[in-house]
Amino acid sequence: SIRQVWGRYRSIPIVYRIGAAFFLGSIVGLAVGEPVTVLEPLGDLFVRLLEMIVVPIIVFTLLMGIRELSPASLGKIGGQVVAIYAVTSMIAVTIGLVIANVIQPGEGLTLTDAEFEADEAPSFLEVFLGIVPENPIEAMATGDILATIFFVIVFGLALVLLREGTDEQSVAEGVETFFNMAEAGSKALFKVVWGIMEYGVIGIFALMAVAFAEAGVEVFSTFAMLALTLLIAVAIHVTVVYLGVMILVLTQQSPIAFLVGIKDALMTALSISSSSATLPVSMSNADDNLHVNEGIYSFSLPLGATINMDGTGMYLGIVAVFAANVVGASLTITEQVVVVAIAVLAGIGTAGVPSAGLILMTLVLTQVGLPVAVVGFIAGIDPLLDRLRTMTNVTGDLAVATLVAHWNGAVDFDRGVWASGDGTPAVA
Ligand code: DAS
Repeated sequence: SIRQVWGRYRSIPIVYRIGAAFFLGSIVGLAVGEPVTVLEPLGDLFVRLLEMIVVPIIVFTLLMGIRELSPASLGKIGGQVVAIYAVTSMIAVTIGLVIANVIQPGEGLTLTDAEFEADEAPSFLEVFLGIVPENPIEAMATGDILATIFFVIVFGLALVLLREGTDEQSVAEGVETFFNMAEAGSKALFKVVWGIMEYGVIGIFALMAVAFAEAGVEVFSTFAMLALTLLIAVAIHVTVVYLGVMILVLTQQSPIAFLVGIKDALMTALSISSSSATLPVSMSNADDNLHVNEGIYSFSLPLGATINMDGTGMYLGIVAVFAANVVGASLTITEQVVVVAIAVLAGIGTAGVPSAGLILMTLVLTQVGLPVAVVGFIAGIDPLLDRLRTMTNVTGDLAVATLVAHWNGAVDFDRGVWASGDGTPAVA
């Protein structure tokens, strides 16, 4: 019966269905050619659905991330955690851009006839001044994400301070209401994302068919270049920044022991593509294997799952170069610096949920005047690349937790192998 067929269809993990849509669409596109462009609206619908949730998902998930904060945790340790998150994110996006400039993924592929409205790309100063909205509701309404993120952070921190500072029952309840609404809102939106990805099977089929009908078989090599660029950027960032500098040099511990310690979190991130959903595993690895003090990881890991997305940020930089290439343009250094700022802030603004990077891509490309159609095009391989990005995000969060714990001697002394510089268990 239909119900049985539908049930069996739904029992197949979405990533395989999207993968199948990706390949089937490509084959149909190559086989049928031009007539398949009649499917284009189905693909555009998928991109529009992704764009639809960018603002609400940022507002709700960012508020949820801020909810974990408390004035106490915002102290010295909080400052260290946020500072390292910001620095490693900027390094990650820069590495992504450098590798993308070397490999130039998408070069020679004219994917879309969209023009690169270079004049729309804002200057560096405009981006930074523009982060402060004149009217936050207008910023949300017009999809000005950076201004929205800025306002939500300021408002959220004010709610946290109010929660601690007020003795008026009604005000305290009001604050909780805001945070409860944010929690319900983000959980509802995760369902919407899931629904969009369900439709994504059809949307991606259509997008791939049209892309291959128009661009031909060399599109596969383009995807391979894109995946290779991300792979190299991730490999450099993880080995040099996390394992080399943060664990080996600054924490003076064995990077292998660190990787073995976080293997469960890595396997989880690989399989579910969500750093937020991986949190319980990240926390247990931090506690049981890395012996990081709960006072540190219970604050830094949930915050990191929301604001520290190095893998995502570097991918956004790579896609910006890719998008410029497919319209035969190239990004100037200034424009690339603007992309770094936008990618870092976009990564801060969105929680680690599946396809977060895909959703944010529409924002980054729009902000620098690059064709958003690129998002639909690379959506097909996103479920694969998303896993790599999520693993990077989770590794970064755990490396920061380990380093900050080491700096603050905050490891459980009776078990701590991270407490002292030479790896010997610290004495209580
Ligand atoms: N899936 C996101 C995460 O959970 C990463 C991404 O989409 O880029 O971190």
